Amino acid sequence: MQERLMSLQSEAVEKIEKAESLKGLQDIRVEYLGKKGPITEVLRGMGKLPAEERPKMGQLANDVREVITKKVEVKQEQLEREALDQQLSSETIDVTLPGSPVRKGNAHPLTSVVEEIEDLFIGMGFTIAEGPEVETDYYNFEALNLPKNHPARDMQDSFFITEDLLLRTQTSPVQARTMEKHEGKGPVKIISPGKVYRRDTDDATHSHQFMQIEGLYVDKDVRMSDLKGTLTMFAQKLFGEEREIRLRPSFFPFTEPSVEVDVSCFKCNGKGCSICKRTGWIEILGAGMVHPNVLEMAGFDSKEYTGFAFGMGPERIAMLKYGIDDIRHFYANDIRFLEQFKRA
Ligand code: 2NL
Repeated sequence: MQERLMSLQSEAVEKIEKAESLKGLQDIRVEYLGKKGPITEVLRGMGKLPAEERPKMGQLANDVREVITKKVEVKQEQLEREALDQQLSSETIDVTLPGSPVRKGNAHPLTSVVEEIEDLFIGMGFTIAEGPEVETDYYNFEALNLPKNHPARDMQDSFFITEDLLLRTQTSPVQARTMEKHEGKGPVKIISPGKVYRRDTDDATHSHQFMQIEGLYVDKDVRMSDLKGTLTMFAQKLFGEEREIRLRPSFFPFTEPSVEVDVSCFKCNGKGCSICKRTGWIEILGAGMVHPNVLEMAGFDSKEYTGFAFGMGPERIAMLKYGIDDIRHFYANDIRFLEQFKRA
């Protein structure tokens, strides 16, 4: 039995040394040390030995098991190390190779222009106000001095959802809501950029969905000169320090008096060119002093408070600034168009 154990040991050790894979090594371990293996078998046969030999044989069998176990462990470590070395050398990465370039996106030109305008007004103490794009008839029309059957409602053909709900045709309802929240106390000094909707047939200068930025400043003693100063600053920051603005009388139901605002042409400096259609002036926005009815409906005492308001189309501003000839470019998502407006 002793010889049998010794030859099992040397047989196993030899096989272990020759093992070439972890799987092969596991198989050898199971073959010799497993429940059905020869060592277990020898231990089971101990019962047949004379009692005085059993401890010695038991000890020897355990020693053999120990030797084999240890050998397997050592071999396993060796094989694992070799496998790792192999993997490391086959997967070497040359960190000095040039990387594959990542395509960098850029802000949409309309986003850039809107953010630029927002920053200008934030710099003058305005805050940004937002509101729902689905509006009630009250905030979109009524609160802006456009009562039902007012002829000016025809000027804006709207997308109605129900008799009382529509997609807002301007961002003024945001201003009306904000004024209401102030409960008759000034100052209210906000701009409201956002999407608006009108039932228009899309062409080079019209879109059924577009953006608007409106501004509103309500306080005691707000005057037309404040409007002119604010808009002069705006025009100069956006189109150049040499710009002048000019106010022409106009009409909006929500302002009185109302004006159309022109900026001196940034291309020809007022001499007359194709951009300004030889007039030297370019129309950039509409504005006026807030109509007393609008102030009263929003909870302000129009004897105590006055205000100015204005509205502009950022698409139009962006088209002028970048020489874009068709408003539909903004919504077509053509990467060849969009990529031309990377910011420095
Ligand atoms: C334009 C003209 C304008 C306003 C918008 C306004 C808002 C309130 C009260 C009074 Cl809550 N006015 N907004 C005023 C004048 C002109 O927009 O041509 N937009 C593109």
